[in-house]
Amino acid sequence: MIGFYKEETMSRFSKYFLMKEGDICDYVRDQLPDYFAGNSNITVKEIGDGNLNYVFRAVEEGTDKSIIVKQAGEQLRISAEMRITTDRNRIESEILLIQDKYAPGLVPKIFKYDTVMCACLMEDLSDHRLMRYALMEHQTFPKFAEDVTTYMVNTLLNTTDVVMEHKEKKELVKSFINPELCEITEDLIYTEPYNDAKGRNIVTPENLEFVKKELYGDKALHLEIAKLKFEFMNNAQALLHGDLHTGSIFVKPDSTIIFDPEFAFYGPMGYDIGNVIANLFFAWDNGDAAGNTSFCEWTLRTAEEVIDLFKSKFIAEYGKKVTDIMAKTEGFAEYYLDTIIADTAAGAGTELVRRTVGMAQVKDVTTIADKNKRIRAERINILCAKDLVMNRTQFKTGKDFTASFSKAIAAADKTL
Ligand code: SR1
Ligand code: MG
Repeated sequence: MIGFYKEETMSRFSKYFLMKEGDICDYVRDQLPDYFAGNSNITVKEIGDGNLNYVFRAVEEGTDKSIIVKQAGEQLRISAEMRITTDRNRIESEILLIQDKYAPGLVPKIFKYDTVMCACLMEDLSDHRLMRYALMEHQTFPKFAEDVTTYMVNTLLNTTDVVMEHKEKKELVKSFINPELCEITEDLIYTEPYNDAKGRNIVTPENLEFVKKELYGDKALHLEIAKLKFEFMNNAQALLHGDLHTGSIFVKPDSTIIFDPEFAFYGPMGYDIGNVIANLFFAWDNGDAAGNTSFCEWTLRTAEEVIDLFKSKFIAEYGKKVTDIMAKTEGFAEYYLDTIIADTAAGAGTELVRRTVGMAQVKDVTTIADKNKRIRAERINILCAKDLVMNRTQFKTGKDFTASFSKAIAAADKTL
């Protein structure tokens, strides 16, 4: 059942307010009258874990039938001073519908989205786990590289000018203009980690001198980050997820579901791919601090597979899907893919830095209890990030990425 209309009836949900658990049962009945039986008891729990939104799980007693309601608040959970448009809920729902077409089975089903309450009602994936938490328990997911590369190749390549009719693509660029969420990325990823311009960085005190030297004081790095910032803002290459970290992915051994694309917009595809790589490196940080060698090997092997599978699937799909005459020119696909992998190195580097010193960090690293191990992990992330950014055009294969990470481990150890 899918409905995409503005609710016309006068109900208590005809005007926006921030819902609480007690509102959700009525809300689901109001929006999807036939979803639950009329007389059933529904239990509701707020299960949101991100920085921005409220997520409720409603379960029908007896049948265990369930649904998720995700509502955008006017204030962000991470900081009440930060306010961003609740239209992000529309963006998220609309992109999930598009992605369901290109990558069926790899995104959640949307039953309805409601532009009044800025909420969407979607498939409950409680039989899956949030990938970040599963990785923090050092679980491995053999299908992950295969699934995430299928998702990325299909959602990204199909929304480019290479494949899509150019006027249709420009219509999508228009409807996914996402200025307020992009501004968060422009600030938190492409500005503040290099200067603490708004005083919001969170730096482990023992690493402050290291951060001042390696990030705040490195002018050559600033120049490259400035180039990347304007590339991010101006290269409308493909319709990105925009926030593809392991907290945006649900997993179980035989399934991968990518959700939460509210930062979606038209940008360089390497931004998405690089986010996946960096978050596998954060999982390595956590596994290494716990001394779990086999898990660490899996994270690096998976990072290599993500790059190499992306490349091979991309070239294969490109050959089948390309429509633009000039994009069929011999050598162009390889040139284009080369630029994507350079952007991927940059995307991995900027994610590694911002999650290590910026205001929105990752639990894989922040929960490392042993101070010395955390300091070391942060230095590895920063040194690897700098190599990825500064030498981004040299990165060609999965092994190049993990070799950079290994080099950073050795370099960080020399600083301790
Ligand atoms: C203010 S929002 C902070 C971060 O949370 C989101 O998940 C994005 O990663 C954003 O950068
Ligand atoms: Mg999110």
